[in-house]
Amino acid sequence: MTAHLQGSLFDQADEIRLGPLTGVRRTVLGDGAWIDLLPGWLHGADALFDELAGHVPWRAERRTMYDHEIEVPRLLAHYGERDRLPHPVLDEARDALSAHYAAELHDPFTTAGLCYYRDGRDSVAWHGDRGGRASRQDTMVAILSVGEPRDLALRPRRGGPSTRVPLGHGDLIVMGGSCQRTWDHAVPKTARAVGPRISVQFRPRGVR
Ligand SMILES: O=C(O)CCC(=O)C(=O)O
Repeated sequence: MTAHLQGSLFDQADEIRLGPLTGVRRTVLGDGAWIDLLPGWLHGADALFDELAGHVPWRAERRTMYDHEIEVPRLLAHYGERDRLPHPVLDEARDALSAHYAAELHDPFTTAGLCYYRDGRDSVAWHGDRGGRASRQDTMVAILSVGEPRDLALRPRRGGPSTRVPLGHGDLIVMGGSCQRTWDHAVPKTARAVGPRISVQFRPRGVR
C-alpha cells in the first residue's frame, strides 16, 4: 500500500500520542444505545496514517451477494487478541479505552479491525456488529479515525431517521449500550473528492 495523504490533512505533530479521555462527551441515541465522541484524541495523526497505510498487510476481500461475487469496497486487516498491533500507540489506545470504560464494559477491548477507505467510493453498508455475544448483550465498539473525514451514519433498527457523525483526523467514537443490537451504522459512499481514511475498531473478546 503506497497511498499517502496529500500533504498534511491537519495534524503534522511529530510525536504520535493520545490525549486524555476525560473530554469524551456522551450522546444518548435511544433504545439503550449511546455514542461517546472525542474529537482530536490522537495527536500526530498524519504520521500514524502514513505508518498504517505503509505497513499494515492490507487485503482486499470478495463476498457473495445475490449469487455474484463482489469486491468489498475497502481494504481490511484484523488483529486478534494475541497479535501485535501495527503501531504501539494502538496498544496504548486499546489499554486506555479498557481502563476508561472498565466500570461499564467489564471486559477489556482485545481485538482491532482496520479498514482502509481509498476514496469516496469505498464504504461500509448498514450493519451492526452483532456477531458473537453482541447479538445478546450490551457491548462497546470504539473507533479511532485517521485520514480524510468521513461520516459515520447511524439509524435505529426499528425505523426512524438516521443521524450522521463526521469523524475526522484523530477522532474517537465509541458506540455503546445496545447500539450494536438496536441500531445499525454505515460509512456511506460520497461523490465528494475525498482522500483516504483509515479506521481502527477496538472490540472486546467475542464481539464481531
Ligand atoms: O470505518 C468505520 O468507522 C466503521 C467500520 C465498521 O463499521 C466495520 O468495519 O464494521
